[in-house]
Amino acid sequence: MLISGNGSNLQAVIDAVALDLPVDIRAVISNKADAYGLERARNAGIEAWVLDHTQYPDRESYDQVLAELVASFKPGLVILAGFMRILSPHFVNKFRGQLLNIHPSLLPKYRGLHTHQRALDAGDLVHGASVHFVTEELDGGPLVLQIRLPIENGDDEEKLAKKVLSQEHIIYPAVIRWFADGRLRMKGNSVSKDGVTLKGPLGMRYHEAPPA
Ligand code: NHR
Ligand code: GAR
Repeated sequence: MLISGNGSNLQAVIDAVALDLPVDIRAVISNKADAYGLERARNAGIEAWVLDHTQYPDRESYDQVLAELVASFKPGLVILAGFMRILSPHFVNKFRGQLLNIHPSLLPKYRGLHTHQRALDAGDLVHGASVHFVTEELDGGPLVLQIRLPIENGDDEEKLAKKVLSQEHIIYPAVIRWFADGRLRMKGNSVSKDGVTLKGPLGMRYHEAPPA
């Protein structure tokens, strides 16, 4: 798993694995040395690595080394969980179809950063989070699952981020389970689940249990 910060999504996956999620988290890699998620990994007995992007002259050379480090663990799936560095086409192509991200908006709305403030500024009534396969198009890869939640009176960026994050912790382990069970595939620019090509992202409502 690749992280840059707090690692609460990492924790949600660690907790799901402790219950019954059939994956083995081989390593956690952060581009930031002070990411709290590294401590979460160590506490769970998972190898924690730092690969500091500021030590490399450009994105391509960083991604080259990152790709080799990731490949050394022979992952079946590479999970971005609050990883804040855009990945070059070299990296994305190497792990094509095995690379998931969770993004805090209802994609294709609000690609990139500061999604909560942008949803508030637009006066949106509904917001959410999306899990998608990663392609070279930033936050533009095929969508798997989205969760929608209402923006309520008095929500500010911080409150909204908290609400969205709590829902991310439900949808990400659900998608990872589908992938681990061999039920999910990226097919060109779409996704198939149980052999059926999705016409669009699957949806979940606020507070519902994950679909079976
Ligand atoms: N890489 C590719 N090729 N495609 C995607 O869809 C990616 C990706 C890398 C990360 C996560 C994404 C998000 O969920 C993600 C998706 C970082 C930035 C960004 O602008 C944007 C989107 C995402 C992650 N990063 C700045 C950069 O120059 C640095 C910002 C910082 O360090 O704070 O890389 O939102
Ligand atoms: C999550 O909300 C995730 O969707 C978002 O950052 C947070 C990370 O939280 N990701 C991005 O914005 C990627 N650019 P976490 O570190 O506690 O999992």
